[in-house]
Formats: sequence, structure tokens, C-alpha cells
Amino acid sequence: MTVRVGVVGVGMIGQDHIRRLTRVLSGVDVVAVSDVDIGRARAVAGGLREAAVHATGEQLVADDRVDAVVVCSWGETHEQYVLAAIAAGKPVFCEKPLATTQEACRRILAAETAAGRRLVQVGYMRRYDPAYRALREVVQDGSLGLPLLMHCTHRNPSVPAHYRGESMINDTAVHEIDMVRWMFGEEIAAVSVLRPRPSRHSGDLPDPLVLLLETGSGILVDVEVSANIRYGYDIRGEVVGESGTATLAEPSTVQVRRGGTVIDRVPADWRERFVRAYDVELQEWVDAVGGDGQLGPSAWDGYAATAVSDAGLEALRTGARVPVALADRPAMYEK
Ligand code: ISE
Repeated sequence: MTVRVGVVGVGMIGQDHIRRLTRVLSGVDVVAVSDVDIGRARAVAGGLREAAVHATGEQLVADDRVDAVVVCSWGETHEQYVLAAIAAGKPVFCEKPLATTQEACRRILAAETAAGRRLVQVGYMRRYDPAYRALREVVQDGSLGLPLLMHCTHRNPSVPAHYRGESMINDTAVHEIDMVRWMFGEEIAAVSVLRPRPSRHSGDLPDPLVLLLETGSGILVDVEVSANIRYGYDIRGEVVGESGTATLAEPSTVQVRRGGTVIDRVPADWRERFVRAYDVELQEWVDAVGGDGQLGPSAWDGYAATAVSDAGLEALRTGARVPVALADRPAMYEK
């Protein structure tokens, strides 16, 4: 079976997903696109075999040729397209975050639970990255003893023009928020945010930031978020356990030692760093939609991550440590 996909939003990530859906993955074709910039949608469709161009995401969802929807528009618009897909009974892969406020996520949870079956998967791709998967295996096999701390670094060389102060948390740190829930298998109970003096490259952003996440069992996770580090896209992680530590492997394939120096490559951006993770993530989603496999991160995962990032935004505004209050988890999302 070929899953016929419609892609809403054909900016950077949308175009990258269309490339992998049409050239890398199997069992899938892209049959429709839409974008707020209709000219851009037409240009992208022009590079495809036969894809309809729709003026709105809702029209794309209603297209009979579209079996499943991939939402790659800007975060604030995710809710409307995910709700349209649920109403049409079509599976929807939504890029992270599921929505930028927890109220919006709860409306999505309500719609999906009313539909009575899982239709939504959220694009938290770190769960598919080989290095993060290997780190999680070590954490979960118990060889480090109980995990106590994790240190995370999330550095972007630069960010796009539409990126705002809140994006430091609800667009960037939200990856670590989801990763920590998955890594340790528990919810995050409280968030604090600290601001060092700003980088001269930061413009109006609170850049860099340090988040401190506290899990329910008391693991402490510090996350450095930098939006304008300039030198490359640098993602790091180290788990400290009672009897050992484990570090996320560097993504480079070759390291050169020459003339008294070590030379290693830093990825240019997230497309390069997570290329394999995105391939595995979307192939598994296509297989699950085609009836052969299981869906990945759920609307509940999307909601929980956004609830923590909302707490982080409050912590940034107030300087206080903010506890996270989650709704009751509907039975449909029990593991
Ligand atoms: C972007 O939207 C992503 O999802 C990237 O993975 C992240 O590193 C970046 O900070 C976000 O803006």
C-alpha cells in the first residue's frame, strides 16, 4: 500500500520532509501541499510528480486523495490543522510542538479521545536518533545505578526572523523536555529558568538561557539553550548515575589529529544533525499509518511537553520555580 500524504506548510522543515517522503522512504507519496505563501506551495509542487496545491490546510485535509497529513507550518497554526485532520478521521503527523499553549493541546486531546482512536503523532525526533537511543538503553539497563542528574546543551548557530523570546523555550528547549520524559520514563514536576548576561549576538532574545527541570522522582536536568552560538549546531547530553556516567556520542564520522590539534566537524544545523532520526521517525510513521507498526509520540506527549514549556515561560517571566500541573491522563494514552 502507498500512503498518500498531504503536507501543510512547505518552509524549511516541510521541504526537507517532502524530500525524504518522496526520495528516501518507501510506501509513501506526496499528493498535495499547502502554504500561507501560495507561490511557495506552487514552486514546491512543481518539483513533485503530481501534487495538488491547496490555498488552505483545511482544504488539503478535505482532499479525498489525501490519506494522511503532515503538518509543518509554524507552531502557532498547528492546532487548527491537527483538529481538522482528527475531524476528518485522518492520521496526522504534526511537527513539534503539538501546539504552543497547553490549552490548545487539551483541545486536541479532547478531540482525539472523542474520536476514540489515536490519529496524532508529534515530531519529537530525538526519540529516533541512534545516539539518544543508545544513551537511553544504558540509562534503562541499570548499569549506571539510579540516574541523578543530566546535563544538556542545545546550541543553534542562528535562528530565523520569526523566532521570538518564548521560542527559546517552546520551540527549542521543548525538545529536551520531551527527551527527558522519554529518557527517564517519568513526568517533569517543576521548572526554573536562569539568565546569564546576554550574548552580544542575541538581539532582543533572552539568549542564552539555562533551564532546570526536576522530574517527579527528583532527577535534576540542566539545559543550556543558545540561539546564536555562531559556530554550528551543537547538541550534547550527559547522564550522571550513582555508579557511572554516560555521554551522548558526537555525530561526526571522522576526527582528525594533526599538528597538535584535534579537528572534528560540528553539524551546520538540525537537518544535518538529525538526518537519520528524521528518516527513521517518518518511515515508522508511514508504516504505522499503512497498518504495519505502532505510532510514536502521542498527543499526550505533545500536551505534557507543552505544559512543561508553559511552566518554563512562567519561570522566565517571574524568576520563580514553577511546579507543573498536568491533567489526568486519559486511558487511551496509558502505556
Ligand atoms: C527548530 O524549530 C527545531 O526544531 C530544531 O530542532 C531546534 O534545534 C531549533 O532550536 C528550533 O528552532
